[in-house]
Amino acid sequence: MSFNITHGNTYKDKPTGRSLPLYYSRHFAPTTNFKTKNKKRIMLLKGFLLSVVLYLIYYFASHTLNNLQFTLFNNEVDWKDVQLKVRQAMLDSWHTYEKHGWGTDVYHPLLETGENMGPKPLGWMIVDSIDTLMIMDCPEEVERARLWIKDVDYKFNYEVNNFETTIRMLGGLLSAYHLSNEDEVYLNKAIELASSLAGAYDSPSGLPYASVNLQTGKGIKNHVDNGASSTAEVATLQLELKYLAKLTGDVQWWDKAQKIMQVLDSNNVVDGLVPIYVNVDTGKYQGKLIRLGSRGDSYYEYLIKQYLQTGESVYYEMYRESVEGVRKHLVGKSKPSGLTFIGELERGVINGGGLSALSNKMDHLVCFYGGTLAVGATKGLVLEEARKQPWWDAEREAHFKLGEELTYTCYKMYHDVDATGLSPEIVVFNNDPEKDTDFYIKRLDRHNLQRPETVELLFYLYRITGDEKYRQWGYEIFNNFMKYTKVVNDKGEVSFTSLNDVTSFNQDGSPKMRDNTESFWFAETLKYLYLLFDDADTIDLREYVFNTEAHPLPVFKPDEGFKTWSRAK
Ligand code: DMJ
Repeated sequence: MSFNITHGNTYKDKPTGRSLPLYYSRHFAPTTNFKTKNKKRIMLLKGFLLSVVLYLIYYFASHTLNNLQFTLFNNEVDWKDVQLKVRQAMLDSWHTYEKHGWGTDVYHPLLETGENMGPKPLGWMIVDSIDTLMIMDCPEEVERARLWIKDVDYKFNYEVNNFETTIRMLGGLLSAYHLSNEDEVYLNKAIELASSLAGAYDSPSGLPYASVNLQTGKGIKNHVDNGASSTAEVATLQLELKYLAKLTGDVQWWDKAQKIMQVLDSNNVVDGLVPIYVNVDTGKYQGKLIRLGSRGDSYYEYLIKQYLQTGESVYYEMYRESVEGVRKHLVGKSKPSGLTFIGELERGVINGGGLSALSNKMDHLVCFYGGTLAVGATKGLVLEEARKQPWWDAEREAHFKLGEELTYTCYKMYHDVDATGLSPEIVVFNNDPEKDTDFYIKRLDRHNLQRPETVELLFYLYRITGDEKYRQWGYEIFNNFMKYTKVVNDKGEVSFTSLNDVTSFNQDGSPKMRDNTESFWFAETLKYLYLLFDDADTIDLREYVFNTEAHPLPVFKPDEGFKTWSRAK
């Protein structure tokens, strides 16, 4: 209506001061003739009208398009097909490894050669990967791997890291035993390996030494860090040892696992947060640095997973305390978008903590924590079910919410990296209001080691909520791995490798590759991606716990004679 008033006959006939209050006085010189003036006014009004119409079109279109895009995306993506693509990536890269590196512990896809870490192979690749091949239903590949495992020797003169060997080899063998319907080959090998590692636990405190000689059984202190073991390493052996105890009835494995937790807990830490080093002679924590990244991470993961594995409530208590500690002291928000991150306390919890002491650095490793929070809150049930349970409460809801927020942050650590859309090893979140990006990446932290934590997290969140966005995010990440980490030789053989830098390319536009395929690419990253796109709920979270290397182990009730300890305080 108001448009007609100013645009109608009033202009044409006889402009008056009253009818032109908005345009006349300052914008038009008094000497301008009325015809020109009217033309200009009409043009201005037309322009105004056009912008309003364009704005309205834009407004409605963008809203409708968002929904439409979502619907189209959903209808277009056949998740079964995506799952098969993940399986194909596994098979392609596995076949190349079989051809050029079979049996070796380390594989270099650019040189197309493998090597062992010690004088003889440990099965670092084969044992870590066999349960992925089982889950993806690849019987021929499994059979070749099984024949290799049958002959591997775990008693030779070589020093291995007790934690890495336990989570990858022992975990892999135990999982293969379970998934193969109890093929004794795997359990026998697991027992042989565990016996070679047992000497690691013969320390004054009962905490394991960092390394052990497979032949002599002698435990060896860490060569650096004043001989301290790392906290995550001593507290991430329990799922494997306890399941071995269950299978063999041999209580020594149970006792070794429990003793460690009891010694650690006797430190009475503030708010459940633990320094990342521990002294194996005294059983006391060493140093002050607290973080959920390297050397701290899976301590927190195995608290809840031990509870989920056997139902021992002491671990839920420790877990709850630690989550409250994380919420109180470690959670930060980035600027400008307010992404939730988990920072580090370089000087520990001082004067009651407080965000002032928080460092904004976050390892990609920390992304495991979102999945841990989600499965910890719901006990592996889908969210809707969990919310109906009598044990559901505001605290669990808050844990779950923090897990959800962290999931978005971890997705953004991929999505916001312009060049490759792949996450670097470490980011630093921004709290400067003047800057317009939520995190930055230091020069030495730009590499990508094919790590699993974010796709692991997406798998948990999708399983628990059924929200399709987690699959879409996972699909985006999978596509970027396919695009930027794929190595194809002149025979068309495919491998995937780590990157030196996710933020830029070589001059010829190729990705900056590092010549190494991590065993957890097969064991974890591809496995979690495959399960993210799975509709059959393979590996039901109510019946299994994944060890920290993604080897699923069944939950069980502890036998008589397997004792739970009580907390001192
Ligand atoms: C794996 O060996 C395990 O997931 C471990 O707990 C952490 N680091 C790697 C993967 O990033």
